[in-house]
Amino acid sequence: MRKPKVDMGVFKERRDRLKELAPGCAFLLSSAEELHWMPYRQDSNFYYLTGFDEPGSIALIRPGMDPEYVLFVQPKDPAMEIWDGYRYGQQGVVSEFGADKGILYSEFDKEAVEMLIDVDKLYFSLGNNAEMDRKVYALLDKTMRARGRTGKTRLPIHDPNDILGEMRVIKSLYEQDCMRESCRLSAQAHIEAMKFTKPGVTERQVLGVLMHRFFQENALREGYHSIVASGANACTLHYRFNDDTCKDGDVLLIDAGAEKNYYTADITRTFPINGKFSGPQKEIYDAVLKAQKEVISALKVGMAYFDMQKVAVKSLTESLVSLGLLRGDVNELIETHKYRKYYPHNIGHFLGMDVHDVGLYAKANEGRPLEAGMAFTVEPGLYVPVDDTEAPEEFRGIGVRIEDDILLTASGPEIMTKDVPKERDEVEAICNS
Ligand SMILES: [Mn+2]
Repeated sequence: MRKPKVDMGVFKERRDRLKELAPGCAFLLSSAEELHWMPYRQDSNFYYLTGFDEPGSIALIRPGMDPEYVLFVQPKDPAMEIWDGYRYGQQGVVSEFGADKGILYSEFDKEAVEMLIDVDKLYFSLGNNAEMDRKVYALLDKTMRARGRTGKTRLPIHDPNDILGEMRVIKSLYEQDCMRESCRLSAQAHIEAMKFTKPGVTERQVLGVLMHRFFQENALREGYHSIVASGANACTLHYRFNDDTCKDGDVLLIDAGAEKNYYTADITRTFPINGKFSGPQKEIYDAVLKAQKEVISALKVGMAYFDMQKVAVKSLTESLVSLGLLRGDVNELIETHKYRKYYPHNIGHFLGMDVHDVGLYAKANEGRPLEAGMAFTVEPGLYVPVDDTEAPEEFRGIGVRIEDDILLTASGPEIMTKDVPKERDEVEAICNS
């Protein structure tokens, strides 16, 4: 028999908070679809409120009502469990996951109607799963009919991220610990990849070193498709082939993070394959590192989210001018977005259960102020296309990104990924050890 690996109190606490945040509402969450060529991962919002990771389930949560927490699940079935593994069944989700009621998935269409009659608002994410959408439309019709002429008409549907996205954007102490652990183990994997890499090894072999460490540390999975990009491959922002050979004289960019306990890290480091940065590589690297440090040192509670990018753009554009990659007035180059030729992306994103985690970056068109408990990446980069005839030749084909994961606290930024060095001499020392 399986047992949940996480204390169920974590999830109960979250459901309890909904009593204040969404009284009179119901949350209907569908489990992630099963793709048989990939290991199963539960939908993040579903997991956030339940801790339950079986496919083919639906959670109905009605804060403050009775029953408050209902799981519709697959039946116990010895024949099916031989193929797909253990199922908790209707009883198991009550005893192990704290559901008030476990009901068969096949009974959902019938059983859910009554539970929605007295609800004011339904939080359900439309458009993720066509079968589930159809179930919900039919359910709303039945509910409306069951309500009769009470003045209550069709249940309005709202995006669960209106509530759950804002809950998830501020990390609890439990979540902060989970994230520190994912960051710690991912940092170790990066260090091992640096030590392993030398001219002649393949990107695939480096990927293997990362995966070995991830799973030695009991990670659940990669947090996202890892990028192991040598030489000019680093200029492809979402390079996914990972099948080239690492060449003497090039740098290797690794963007990889492990997921553990449903929280992921997201780290990028760029280092010399032969253990020594060349002159032009040093210059690009130093420009990126300078920008990254300037953003991190500006971080504090209350800073507008979009100001991170402004700090990075200013720093990188100044460097691009002094390196001779751009010519002209810095402010004008910024206003006309000329820097985007070499820095085409944003400074980062929220991080958590999803690598690009939920949460709003702006409210009423204003960048939202950063709050304590937010976790996000800071990842400036410079990428000089190999065929960029306007760039000084020595810089062509160099791509550098440096990415750390930040937990913002009342007293400033905590760099959760600080275990992987980024100072040039420290990086070279690890590459040569
Ligand atoms: Mn990232």
